[in-house]
Amino acid sequence: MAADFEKISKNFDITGEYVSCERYGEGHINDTYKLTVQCEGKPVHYVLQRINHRLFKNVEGLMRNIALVTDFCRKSVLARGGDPMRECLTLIRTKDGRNYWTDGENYYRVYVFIEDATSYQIVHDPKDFYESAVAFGNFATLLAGFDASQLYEVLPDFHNTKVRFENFLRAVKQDSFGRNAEVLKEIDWVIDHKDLCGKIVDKIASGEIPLRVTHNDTKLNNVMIDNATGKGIAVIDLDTVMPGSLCYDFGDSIRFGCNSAAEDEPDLKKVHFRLDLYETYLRGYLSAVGESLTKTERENLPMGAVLMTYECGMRFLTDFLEGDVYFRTHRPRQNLDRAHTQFKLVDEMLQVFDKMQDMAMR
Ligand code: ADP
Ligand code: GN1
Ligand code: MG
Repeated sequence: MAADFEKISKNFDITGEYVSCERYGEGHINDTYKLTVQCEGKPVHYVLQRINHRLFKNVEGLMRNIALVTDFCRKSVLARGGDPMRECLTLIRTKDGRNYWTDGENYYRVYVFIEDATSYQIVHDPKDFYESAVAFGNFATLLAGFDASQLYEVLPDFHNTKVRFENFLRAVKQDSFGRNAEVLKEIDWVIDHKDLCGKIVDKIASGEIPLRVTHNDTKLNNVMIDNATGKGIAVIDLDTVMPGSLCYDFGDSIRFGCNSAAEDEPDLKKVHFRLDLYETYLRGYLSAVGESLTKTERENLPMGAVLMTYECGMRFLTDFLEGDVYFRTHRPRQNLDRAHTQFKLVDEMLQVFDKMQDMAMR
C-alpha cells in the first residue's frame, strides 16, 4: 500500500498545509522524499525519510546518535555565527517531542531542507571537490570535540575490510541466486587482492592508527555545496557517524569523486582514476585537518582510498550474489556494474600508488 505522506507528515512539528511529497535524491540506503507544505502563502520544503530499518535494526539508537550529533553541530555553527538551518542537518521532532515517528511497521524522520545548495553525483568542477574536502575535513575537526562514548555503534565492523571479505566468501559459498558462474573472474580478482584487507584494520588494532569519531560515508553526494558561493556548507547523511579512521573518510571521498564516470557506469572505457582530482581533494582535506593527522594517518591516506574502493567493490559484488538486497538498484546488474567500476579504479590506483603517496607526504 502506498504511504500516506500527508498523514505521516502531520505527526511532525511542521506548520503549514500539506502540498506534496516526492521521491528525491540518489542515496542507496534510505527512501528520501522532498516534502512541500504551504506556510503563510509560501512553499516550505523538508526532507522526509523512511529509515531503512532492515539495515538499521535499532532505530531508537540510530536516531539518538543523530539527535546528539545534529544538536552538537548546531551549537558549533551558532558559536561561530553561522546559520544552522543551512550549515548542518536540523532534525524536526514529532509533535510529542520524539526524533522519529513509526506506524509500527515503518520508521520516518524529517529534516529541514537545505535550500540553494546542491549534492553532486559526479565532479563537474574541481573547485566543488576541493570545497567538499574542506567541508568533510572541518566536519572531522568538529567531531574531534564530540564525546564518542555517547554514541551507539550503529553498524559494527562497517569498514572492517577483513570482515567484509569473510561476508563476501560466505556469499560466494552460498551462491543463493546461482550467480557465481557469470562472475568467476570478478570473484578471483577479489581473492587475488585479499592481502589488502588487513592494511588498515591491523594498524587500528595495534594502535598505530587512532580511532576517532568519523562520518564513514563521505561521498560527494553527502555534502551540500552552496549554489551561490561554491562552498561546502553542510555535511549530511549522518547515519554512520561512529568510531572509525580518518583514512577511511578520506579514502571514501576519493573512491567516489576521483572516478571519471558514474559509480555504476556500464562502459568501463569511460572509467578512470583521476590523479589530478586526488591531488585536489588531498590539498583541500589537508588544509582542514593536516595539523591534527598523525604521521601514520597521513602516510595511510592513499591506502585508505585503495581500501575503500576495494571494499565497496566487494560489497557491491556481494550484494549482486545475494540478490541485490542491500544497495538500492534501478536495473538488473547495476550492482555488478558498480563492482566493475570499483575494481577498475583499484587497478588504476595501484599503478600510481607511489605518486599518491608522494603527494600525501609532500
Ligand atoms: P541515503 O542514506 O540513502 O544516502 P541521504 O541522507 O544521503 O540518504 O539523502 C539522500 C539525498 O537526499 C542526498 O544525497 C541529498 O541529495 C538529499 N538530501 C538529504 N538530506 C537533505 C537536506 N537536509 N537538504 C537537502 N537535500 C538533502
Ligand atoms: C551507501 O547511503 P549512501 O548512498 O550515501 C553506503 C556506503 C557506500 C555507498 C556506495 C550505510 O551510501 O557505505 O559506500 O552507498 N551506506 C551504507 O555508493 O551502507
Ligand atoms: Mg547519502
